[in-house]
Amino acid sequence: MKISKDHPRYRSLVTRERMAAMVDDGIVSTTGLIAHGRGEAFDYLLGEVTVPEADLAERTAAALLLSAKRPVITINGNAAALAAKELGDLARATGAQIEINLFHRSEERLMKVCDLVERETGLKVLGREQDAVLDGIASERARCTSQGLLSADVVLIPLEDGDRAEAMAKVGKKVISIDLNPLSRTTLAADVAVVDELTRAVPNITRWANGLKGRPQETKGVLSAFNNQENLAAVMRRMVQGLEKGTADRSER
Ligand code: PTJ
Repeated sequence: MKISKDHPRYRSLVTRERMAAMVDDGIVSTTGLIAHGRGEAFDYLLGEVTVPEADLAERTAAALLLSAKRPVITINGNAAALAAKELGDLARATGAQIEINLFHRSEERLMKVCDLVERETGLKVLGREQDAVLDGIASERARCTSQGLLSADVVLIPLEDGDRAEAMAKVGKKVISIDLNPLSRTTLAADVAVVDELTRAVPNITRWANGLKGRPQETKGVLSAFNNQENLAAVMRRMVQGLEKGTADRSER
């Protein structure tokens, strides 16, 4: 479908078309489209920009990835479709490994997502052969690799449901989430919750990582100054204010 660049929702419409095409290609699951729509709704409440609290969480995420011994970025169908290349740039900047893990898993789909991410990033990904299982997860997403997720100390998990984040936090892994829903189980289980749109968040984390690299004292300072609960509460207040402002603007008309 041809979308006019003058359309006020041009970017959103182009992304939707891309996500729909990625369903046809077998990368995004059909319910991935529903997940995407939920994300868009929350993004409205943030004015579709990276708010200061998100920027702070993104800087902290960069610091946490840089100070990890075995950082892993886990990628599902939605994340691959939206930001494979950018997630590869982040992996390079932080020395993280990339692992593909799917909720709606089939062997064929797993290979397709691995192929796409390897093509877009130029990096070898983990996940084609899953030789381990994470405890406490009642879905196919428990399947992982012993070299990657199972032995990771810091895990970045963009947009997923919360079972895995909770299970990983339980076994002492540090979790960074990227999820526009401030109330999702993933967000609530995370040590560093980034409430921002994936395609804005990832390049910004990379930018912070490039700035913090080789500065261990500053990196430590960033980590110790961050209070995830306070930051999350501030994002929620911002969303409420966004709604209130919307109501006020309407009644002024
Ligand atoms: O590819 P699979 O099979 O592993 O399946 C992936 C999905 C996304 C379908 C699966 O993990 C899922 O059902 O996720 P949920 O429970 O819908 O959670 C996705 C979360 O991501 C929701 O809280 C959305 O608000 C959020 N979200 C969606 N799109 C974006 C987003 N957050 C940031 N940026 C986005 N672009």
